[in-house]
Amino acid sequence: MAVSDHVNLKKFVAGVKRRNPGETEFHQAVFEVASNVFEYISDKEIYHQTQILRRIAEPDRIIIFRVCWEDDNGNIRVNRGYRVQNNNAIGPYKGGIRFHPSVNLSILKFLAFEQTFKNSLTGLPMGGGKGGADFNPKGKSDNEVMRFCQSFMTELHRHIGADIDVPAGDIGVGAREIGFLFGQYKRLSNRFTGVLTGKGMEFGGSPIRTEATGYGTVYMMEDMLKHRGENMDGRVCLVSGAGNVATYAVEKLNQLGAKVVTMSDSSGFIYDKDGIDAEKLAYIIDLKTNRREGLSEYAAEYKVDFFAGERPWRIPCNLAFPCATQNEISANEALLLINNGCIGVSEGANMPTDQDGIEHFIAAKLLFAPSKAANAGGVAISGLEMSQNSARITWKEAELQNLLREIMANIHEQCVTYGQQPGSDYINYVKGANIAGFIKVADAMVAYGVV
Ligand code: NDP
Ligand code: 2IT
Repeated sequence: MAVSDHVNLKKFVAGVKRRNPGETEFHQAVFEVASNVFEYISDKEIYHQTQILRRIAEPDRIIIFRVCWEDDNGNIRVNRGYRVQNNNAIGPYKGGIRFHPSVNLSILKFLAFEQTFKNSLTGLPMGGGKGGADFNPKGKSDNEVMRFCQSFMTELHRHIGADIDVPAGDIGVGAREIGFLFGQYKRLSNRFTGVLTGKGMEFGGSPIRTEATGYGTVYMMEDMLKHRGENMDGRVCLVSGAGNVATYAVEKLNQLGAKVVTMSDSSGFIYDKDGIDAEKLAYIIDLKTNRREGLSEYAAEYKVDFFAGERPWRIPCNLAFPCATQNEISANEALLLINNGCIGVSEGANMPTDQDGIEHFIAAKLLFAPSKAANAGGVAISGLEMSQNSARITWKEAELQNLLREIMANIHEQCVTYGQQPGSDYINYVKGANIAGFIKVADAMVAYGVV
């Protein structure tokens, strides 16, 4: 990067920090994109003139609201709900809803910012948004979750719509919550439209939406290996998380002949040296979606080690798939992975590796697929759920399986095109994804003039 680009980047980042004090996750996400984009746009005056990056890093609007609900003991509870509508240059705002006690403005702004580039990479017409609440679904009854979802949607419904903003699931929001949210939207608006994705198959859902994120994350690794003339067969893999993304990443890894030895949740991780096969995975899905309990139960059932309060990255492996949450791989853990022989990381979660960790992976020339490329399969099938809803038809599962595979291969290609390092055969997928994702959004914004 030229010295003048460095200076501009520093000034830009300082401005973002000044305008968004204390929002560390948002700063982190903006820095990661800006550090690649500044170099790319250095000789492209139009993007400077029109202040495109500055505009993308300022959400179109943010809605913050009180969510009041009654628990099973008759107590009145109050939470805070949000929707960050980051950018709709290339389509309606699109992105998940997260229910987790850690949810705050910084986390949702980083997620909405990332989503803008991710959605662009899918090639489908979707802008970027994200929402959620600091509500903790753990330990709540189904009725409490229903009442919370109904109250949350009672405000949110004014701000969303099939052509305006289409939310979906994320941490703490799965099939059960989407059902409650959609039911309340329908009741309030008297409209049956594709206003949410991840819906049940009985009410407008799409085949393979549940599997798409996890499968896509593994396809991205498969394509990176293929590009180097290698494959997945027999690879020892670490997976973190035990939710939607993690479980379907494990399913696809098993189908492709890899061996998954860890999964994790907020209580710790399990290390199963024999591999988490299809039968054991079915146990985990039941444990997490029906019984809603911790992974120590798995350790007791299958007599394997459970490490309370720890993350899996110190276990030797060939490949790693962080699929739980942001900043779950620190710089030291990145070094541990590299030194223990890991050759590839594909991020199922959003921003799971911190900035120094990313730099270690790139310096060590790992196959490293950043989240906005690696986990785009989920929102891609959400985009196709929107298409099916508009046309009032449901496509066949086989068609969607093929489309998901093609979309992930296309994202891989875009990363290669923009991430090829000059004078080397190394592909910097972070740079590739940031630049490819940026171009389409930026060019649409330029076309609209100053808005
Ligand atoms: P789920 O709620 O289904 O699962 C999340 C998993 O991660 C759970 O096992 C949870 O543990 C664990 N986890 C959550 N927070 C923490 C934490 N702070 N520390 C340790 N473990 C934690 O969510 P998803 O699988 O949907 O989402 C996982 C990641 O993937 C998120 O980063 C999300 O943004 C991203 N993502 C999701 C997509 C989707 O389609 N769902 C699409 C693209 C990205 P526990 O079981 O104990 O709660
Ligand atoms: O981070 C993500 O891409 C998601 N949580 C899925 C978004 C969506 O609209 O399907």
